[in-house]
Amino acid sequence: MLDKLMRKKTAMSEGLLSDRIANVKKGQIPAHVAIIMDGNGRWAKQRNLPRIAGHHEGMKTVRKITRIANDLGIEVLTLYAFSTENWKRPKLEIDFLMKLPGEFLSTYLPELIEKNVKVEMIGNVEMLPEHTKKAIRKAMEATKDNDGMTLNFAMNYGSRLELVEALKKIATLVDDGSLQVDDIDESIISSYLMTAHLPEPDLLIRTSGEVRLSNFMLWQLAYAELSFTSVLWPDFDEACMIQAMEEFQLRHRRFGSVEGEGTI
Ligand code: V07
Repeated sequence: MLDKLMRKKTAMSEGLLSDRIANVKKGQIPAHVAIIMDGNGRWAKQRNLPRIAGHHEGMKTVRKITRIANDLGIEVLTLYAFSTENWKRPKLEIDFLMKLPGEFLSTYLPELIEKNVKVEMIGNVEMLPEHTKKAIRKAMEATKDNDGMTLNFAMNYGSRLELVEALKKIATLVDDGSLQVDDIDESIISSYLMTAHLPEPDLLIRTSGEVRLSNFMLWQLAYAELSFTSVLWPDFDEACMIQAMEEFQLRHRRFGSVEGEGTI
């Protein structure tokens, strides 16, 4: 059975991109795809370029992958753009990174509006520089009534801090008597996370060969399929995205049939 599926997979991987897209669209598309966009620095290093050149190239990939995710009918695409750990990087690199949202949106916002994409953000906005906040706020405002794909940027995001903040709010409710300890359940915790209004990711992709979650959506990824690829983020293209979808569908078909009818 697995052998048969693998042969089918190989055949599909070799097909034309347009055929593969059409094929994938016949199957189950993950509602929410989350991506850890890793490998930009390494991509630059391999070319003797400064790290920022890798970040800039990575931004072009964001555009490419947003387009294909929208074409595939993905409902939510969450991209880990800046972690709470990233503040430890050299100041010049951080300054460069903080300019990317403005640059990205100054050229791409009209297309996002036209394609009915809604821009959202998770993470601690307050700590970002004013010009970064302004660019993101403008994009969120301009797309707030769009009801197509949600393009959700995780900026200054860390999952444990998100959980700490959620638990503090819940503790306050218990403290003031509006919530009983016994009434705390998973759905209450979910409802105090920054992703409360979004479906949980069905698929996590991490590029660049690292096989870790790095404090990204720990609660939300409890049941997600995990897809790790050695491709560096600037090299991640439409074919890589389609491949991740094909693998997702193969796993789901397998689990949907006999094995793993449970949830493991
Ligand atoms: C960043 C490019 C992608 C690879 C990962 C690191 C560098 C797009 C954005 C962005 C963020 C918010 C927004 C619009 C665009 C971005 C940062 C880094 C900090 F509303 N790419 N990108 N932001 N990189």
